[in-house]
Amino acid sequence: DGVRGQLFEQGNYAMFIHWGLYSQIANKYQGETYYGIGEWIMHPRMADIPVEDYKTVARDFNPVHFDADAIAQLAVDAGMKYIVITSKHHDGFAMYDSEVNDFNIVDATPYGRDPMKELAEACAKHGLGLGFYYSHNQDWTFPGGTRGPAITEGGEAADFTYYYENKCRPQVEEITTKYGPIEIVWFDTPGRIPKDYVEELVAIVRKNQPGALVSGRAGYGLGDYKSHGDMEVPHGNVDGLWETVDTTNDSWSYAWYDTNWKTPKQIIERLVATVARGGTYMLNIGPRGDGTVPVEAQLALRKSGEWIRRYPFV
Ligand code: FUL
Repeated sequence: DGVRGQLFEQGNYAMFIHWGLYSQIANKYQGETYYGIGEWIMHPRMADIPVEDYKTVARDFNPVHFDADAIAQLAVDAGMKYIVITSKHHDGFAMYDSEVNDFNIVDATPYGRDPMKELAEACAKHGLGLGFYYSHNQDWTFPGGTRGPAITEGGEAADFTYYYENKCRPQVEEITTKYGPIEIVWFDTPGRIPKDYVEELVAIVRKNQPGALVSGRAGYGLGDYKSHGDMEVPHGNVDGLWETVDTTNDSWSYAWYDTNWKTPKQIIERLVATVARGGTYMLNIGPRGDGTVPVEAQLALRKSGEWIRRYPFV
């Protein structure tokens, strides 16, 4: 915590984690495999899962093997400086203990623990920064969220303001107040969210976490830096503060068939290409629904980390 922007000066290599109910589905739904990014499984282009059916997945979500300390250690071994994890993705499921909405890991699953709290503690212990991904515009299960249901459970019409006031804004208050100092709030896919809402969300982050960066995908250029497209390592120098997000295989969240793992050499090449051009490289892992991290991803991170940690270039 401290001066905003310090994060990208002190660390240009981070761990991204996509983990949620979709990890439990792992791109195989009702016996059928769908190819694409796993966290989009309920979308019509993928398995097209009705909201009520998707919500029932929570009943079987019990990631007893989630080990926050081991994940933080993996990030340290990889040479990374901070971790950004999905507190809520487009599916609307909160991976933390939310008072605002009970479609969350503590209230809706047999697991009943708050992994974000455990990760915050592990990061503090290992000297890592922590940031939260939060899907502010898209919410596919809450009434009024972009691509979400158009009516409330009580049958009344719900617009974006309904979603924003009853879920988005209060949840951004939560993630910026419940977990100690955080380094970043990673908003994504702003779409057509009204500008005054983005201004207000940024103001909430500033108020609660004056040292935190706001991602380039907040919308309307209101973030603190530029985010490139997914998996885009630029071919030339780029001015200003910027970031590339990438993943260890093809999907962001765990997909059972996805074994297209990057080699340690590829990881180093992409990290160096990004950092040498002035950017920050955030490399994703997708833990399984039981909380375990695929061993191939661990090996690639640790092997590349041996070299990365020898030189202070990140
Ligand atoms: C995208 C999202 O739609 C993907 O699911 C993923 O989170 C990626 C990092 O950003 O825009």
